[in-house]
Order: sequence, then C-alpha cells, then structure tokens
Amino acid sequence: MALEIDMDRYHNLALQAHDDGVWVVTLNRPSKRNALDIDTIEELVEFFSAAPRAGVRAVVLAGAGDHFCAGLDLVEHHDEDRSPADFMHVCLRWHEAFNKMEYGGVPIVAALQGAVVGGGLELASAAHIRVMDSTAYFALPEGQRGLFTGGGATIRVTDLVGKARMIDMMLTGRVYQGREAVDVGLAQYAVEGSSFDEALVVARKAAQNLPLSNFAICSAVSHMQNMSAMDAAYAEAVVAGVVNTQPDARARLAAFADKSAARVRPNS
Ligand code: 1HE
Repeated sequence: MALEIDMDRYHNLALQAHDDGVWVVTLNRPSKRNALDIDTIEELVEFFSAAPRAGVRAVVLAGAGDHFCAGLDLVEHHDEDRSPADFMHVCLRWHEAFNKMEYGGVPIVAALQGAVVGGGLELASAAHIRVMDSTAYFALPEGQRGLFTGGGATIRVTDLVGKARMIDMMLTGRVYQGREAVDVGLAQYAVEGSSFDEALVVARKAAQNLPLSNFAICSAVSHMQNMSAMDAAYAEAVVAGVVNTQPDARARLAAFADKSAARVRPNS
C-alpha cells in the first residue's frame, strides 16, 4: 500500500502533485530568502522519507521568489545561541534530509534562481540534477561569516567541483554564475528563460522511466561511490540482476525487438 502524503502537515514547503507523479516541492519563505530554519529541515526529512513509498515518480525542488535559498537561517542560529552539541544535532537533521534526497531513489531536479548559497548550495547538491537560470549564482560564504559548512558541502560540493575549487570558494567567497557555473559542474543545465519550466520538463522525462530503474539510478550510484571498486562492481551486478529482469521492462524490450521503440539518435 502506498503511503499518503498529508499536504496539510507542511507549512514551510508548498507541495503540488501532478497527475504524472511529478511533485513540485517549493521552499516557501521568500521573505526570508528561503533560509533553512529547523522547521523547514524537518519538513524536508518528512517529505523525502515518504516520497519513495508514496508513488512520487520525480520531484522538482524549487524556491519561491527571486532566490532559491540563502542557506542556514542565520537569525535563528544567532537567536538560539546553540551549544556545540545542539548544532551538531541540527547538522545531523540536515544530513538526514539530504541523505533521504540523495539516496531515496526518487529523481530530484532542482530549479535554481538567484542565490544558491551556503546551505542552499548544500541542498541543491543533494538533488540529482540542477537547472539554473541566468540570475542564479553559487557561493559558500561560510568562511566570511565565521562558520563552516555543516550540511554536506564537504562531500557533495566537492564531488561536483573538486577539492581545489571547493576550498577556494570557502576561503575567498568566490561566486560562480552563468556558463562558468555549468563548466565547473555546479549545474547541468543553464537556460535563458525559467529554470522551473525546464526542471519540470527534465523531471517529466525522468518520470517516464520505470520506478525501479530510477530507484537504482538515484540510490545505487551514490551508494556505490562509497564502496571500493570491487564491492561497487559486485553491488552493480546485484542491482542489475534485479532491475534488468523486472517484469515491467519486458514490454519495453519487446518494443525494441519488434522495432516499434524509438532508436537512440544524435540531436538534430
Ligand atoms: C535571512 C537569510 C539567512 C536572508 N538567514 N535570514 N548564507 C548567507 O550568508 C546568505 C545570507 N543572505 C544574503 O546574503 C542575502 O540575504 C541574499 C543575497 C540571499 C538576498 O539578498 P536580499 O538583498 O534580497 O535580501 P536581504 O535584505 O538580505 O534579506 C531579506 C530578508 O531575508 C531579511 O529578513 P527581514 O526580516 O529583515 O526582512 C534577512 O534577514 C532574511 N535572510 N538570508 C536568515 N541566511 C548547516 S551549516 C550551513 C551554513 C550556512 O548556510 S551559512 C549561511 C550562508
């Protein structure tokens, strides 16, 4: 039985379900530039824990207003005057949310505009695909604020851009935008128009794959990166054994065999 997602439980996220199984999840505190307070993180944990068992076929992750996300809620952090242990637990909740995203098996496409900074970049890098518009810019201002990353940037942003660029971003506050942001790996798509519209197109495309294939793509690849090459090759064989023999794939294979399926062609 599929889980039900109770939309009334969400206040900092706006949820919208489309008929094709694509859900739009929007950070909905534009007056605070979608800064991540603890309530928002808890809602992300809740949604992305449920999504893989609730028939969600793909997600567009968006931010309301002119900015995707300004990172950690610095005002809440200041007001709470947290102890080291308190903040460690905050960071562990961030990891819970972002790991559910990266390893959950549901494709997530981030639609980016304006600031994608600090924890906002950590959030975006837990998505599987990033689409930026011409206003989007990426930075890790933690160093300038007397802080350090705590939401997985050392792992995920480093994976995207490499160690040297990550350290440069943190030491100098360097901002990447435009074509350069794509070239260094921060986004895979840059569009002149709306990043949301393009992210929806990309998410809909992914949603047409069989859910078990998407589960493997959006879970196994990340798990395998954490393994030795030997273990990853073994795990890949096991996952392929399950996915590549799924009954739902037979119709697609039959269509290839009888020549009714589309062929892979270069872009015209
Ligand atoms: C915020 C936050 C926030 C805005 N926490 N409230 N992140 C940063 O260092 C980014 C901090 N924010 C900014 O640099 C700018 O706000 C923006 C470039 C994102 C947007 O600028 P702007 O001119 O459109 O907005 P603003 O006037 O700066 O802010 C508008 C409101 O949003 C204002 O609140 P108001 O009640 O005074 O109207 C701001 O206080 C609020 N706001 N950003 C809280 N981040 C797990 S560790 C992760 C470490 C980090 O993420 S460090 C944070 C890095």
